[in-house]
Amino acid sequence: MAETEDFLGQEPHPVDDDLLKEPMKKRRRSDRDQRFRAFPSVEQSALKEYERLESRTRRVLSNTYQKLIQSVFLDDSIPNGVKYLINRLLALIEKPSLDPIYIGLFGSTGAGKSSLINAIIQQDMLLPVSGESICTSCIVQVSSGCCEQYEAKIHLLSDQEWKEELKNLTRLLHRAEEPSGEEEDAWGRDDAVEEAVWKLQLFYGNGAEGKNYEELLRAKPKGKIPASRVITLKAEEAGELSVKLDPYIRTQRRGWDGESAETHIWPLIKLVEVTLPKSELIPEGVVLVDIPGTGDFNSKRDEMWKKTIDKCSVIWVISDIERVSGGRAHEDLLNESIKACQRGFCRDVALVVTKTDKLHLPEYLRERKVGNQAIQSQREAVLERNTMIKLQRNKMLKEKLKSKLPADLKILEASELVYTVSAQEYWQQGLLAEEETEIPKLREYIRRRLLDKKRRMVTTYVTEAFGLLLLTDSFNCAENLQNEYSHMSVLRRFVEEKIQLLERSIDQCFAHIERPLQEGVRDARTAYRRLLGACLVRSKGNQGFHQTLKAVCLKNGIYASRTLARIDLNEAITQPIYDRVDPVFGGIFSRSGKPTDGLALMPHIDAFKHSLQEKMTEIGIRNGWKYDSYKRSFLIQEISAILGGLEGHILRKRRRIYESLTTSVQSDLKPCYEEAAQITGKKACERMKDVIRRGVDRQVAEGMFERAQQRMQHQFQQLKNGITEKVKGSIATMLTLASSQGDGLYKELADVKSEYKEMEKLHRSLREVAENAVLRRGMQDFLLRMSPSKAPPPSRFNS
Ligand SMILES: Nc1nc2c(ncn2[C@@H]2O[C@H](COP(=O)(O)OP(=O)(O)OP(=O)(O)O)[C@@H](O)[C@H]2O)c(=O)[nH]1
Ligand SMILES: [Mg+2]
Repeated sequence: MAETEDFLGQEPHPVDDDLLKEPMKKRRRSDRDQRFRAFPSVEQSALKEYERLESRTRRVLSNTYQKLIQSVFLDDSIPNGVKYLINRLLALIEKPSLDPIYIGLFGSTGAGKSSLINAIIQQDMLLPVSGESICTSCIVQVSSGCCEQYEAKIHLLSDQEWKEELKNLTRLLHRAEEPSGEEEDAWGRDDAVEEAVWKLQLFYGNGAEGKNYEELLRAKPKGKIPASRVITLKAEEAGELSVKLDPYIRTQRRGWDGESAETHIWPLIKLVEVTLPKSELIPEGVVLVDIPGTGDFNSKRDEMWKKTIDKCSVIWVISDIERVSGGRAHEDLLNESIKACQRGFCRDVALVVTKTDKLHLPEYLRERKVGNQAIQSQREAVLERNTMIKLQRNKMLKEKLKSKLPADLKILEASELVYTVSAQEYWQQGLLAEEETEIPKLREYIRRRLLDKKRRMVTTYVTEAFGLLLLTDSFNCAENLQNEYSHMSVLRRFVEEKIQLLERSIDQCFAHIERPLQEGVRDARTAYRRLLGACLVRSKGNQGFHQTLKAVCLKNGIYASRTLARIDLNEAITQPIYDRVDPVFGGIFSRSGKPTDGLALMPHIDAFKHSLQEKMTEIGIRNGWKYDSYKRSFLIQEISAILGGLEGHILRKRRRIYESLTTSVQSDLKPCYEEAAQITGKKACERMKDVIRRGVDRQVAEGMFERAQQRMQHQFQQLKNGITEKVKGSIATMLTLASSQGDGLYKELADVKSEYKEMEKLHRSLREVAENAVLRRGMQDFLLRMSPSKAPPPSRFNS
């Protein structure tokens, strides 16, 4: 413990009250809350310790790197081993500290996403909210930085991206020479058209809707567009930024003839990034993402919408308490989030029920079937309803997740899948106490997630750095020059065998997908007509559907708008295949699957890694590798580092594999969509539907679903090849590096003894930091139990 004292022991524990002095704390807080606030935040102290550990490690790496390059700088040729070392050091030094954790707030319009973000960051009105109409118009990312100012960056579509949009908008508006279809005459323009007209008018002014693509290309936009395609806003105060930001984010009313510069460029806005000054409420490294709506007509923005969902490691499905039961939109959003777990980085889905303060007491009491205690107040009713909703929704969500992602124990084991929050009460506290609004709970959740990620990241980082220092130092040991040829050839043979074994187990693992695929294809063949029909029928009949359908065809089967429900024909008809494939797919890529069931991929790779490491140790012992224990431990470390990179590779490929079914169907149906998009004139809507139906029939008869199946299998094959190639490549490097005989691989290098010693110390203190965290959590729990906050709420809440 003594040697870590100098950098861990600087701050007395457990009370470190600077850390949690949340700067903009609130008025109207009782003494009890104040005292509670003063307790150290376990997460924050641990975070700081990990940060310190990391920055010290970086410094050691930098020093080592400098010494190394100085010692080889003037050499004609640098030995391979040293080159490897230099590159690895540099890569580690430049490795970004922490990829941000994206937390996506995903929900239908009016659910309270923006209000919730405002409450979490303790800025009452930073993001615009509205009770009347669709409010947030684009993806907004909120994070905190290290500077003192409030800043916002508004990212615009590039020239190319806008041209693509323009082409599609004009094609959608383009009228045929012949008289237009009767649906249109009778019912006027549909939503898709209205949106297109309005975008063009905002950007080019009235009359733009009548011009064709070429004319509009030559037309002068009304607004001024910065060449960088980014608009930066800065402010000293949150309120000031909020005012500047509002017109960019808030959905502009149609038919409103605004003359401000912001409105004119509004159709170009792609994404808004807001950076707050340093905040303890959302620490650096966390990004809250407000994801409104269900996609976008512009392909680039729509792609971004999907990608944004996929890069979130946490998704909160936000739902208004009054709509949380039933509601198609809610189910759709939930399904989309679960899909994100299959394709993207998401490891955590939670349901956040908002506006829990909204309760009409007489109505509630009349409907109430459970609970035997008398309800005396609005507050009691709200709390009781919260408990009920949690129980009920938790069960439902768990079941849903279990059927779709059966192997992802991590998600399933999460103790809390449902939160019941009230952003309004957070500010007013007329009904609920702050803790009961559950906003602090969400903050704690965020901090814990960040700490968890930081811990994992720093542990790997320090371990890797230590391994490298071991090797660098061992380059200077004379004993290394002994001939190790025989160990190496043994090892080489062993590795070859193990790689073959790995290939076989990957084959077996991927074979699990075949049956569900076949069954899914069979199901799809029987169900596709019904599923397609459901997409092509609107409750209002064809009225106003004609152009939306045209938009669907222009976009190869997908229509998304910022304001209307998403339509995806390709996804709809492949759904039966996904229904079969999902559980197995989730199992293959599960990160927490049971190693015995053979379904999950990662345990096979882990087993491979362990067998290599064991062999290394064994060879070392047998050959009295005592002088070279350094190198041996480095090689063991490095095997982990190399194979650790594989996980990222697999994760990236997973998305391609998952989407291969819909992309395959989409490309097969492309000609049919194109044909349908050309149709205008009388009964255009019916004729379009006909073309689509016949086109799909023809493709299905010609084996469209079977092709999709093959493409997915092919993608799996490619993943397997990628894995084995990567493994082979890295093992080869390792072996070259490990065998010191031959071409003067090693050379006298700079003395890095002191760096090595320091690194050894840092490596040892990893455990210390983890222990401290556990200890502090225990202390905090104890203090919490002793705190009067568990006592009955103060009387003002009982009225
Ligand atoms: N009673 C009550 N109203 C709330 C609460 N949270 C939000 N609201 C109201 O709900 C309305 C919609 O809130 P927003 O935050 O704009 O909803 P949103 O999900 O961001 O909506 P879009 O931006 O359109 O996607 C506003 O009038 C808010 O004041 C709450 O906790 N309680
Ligand atoms: Mg909003």
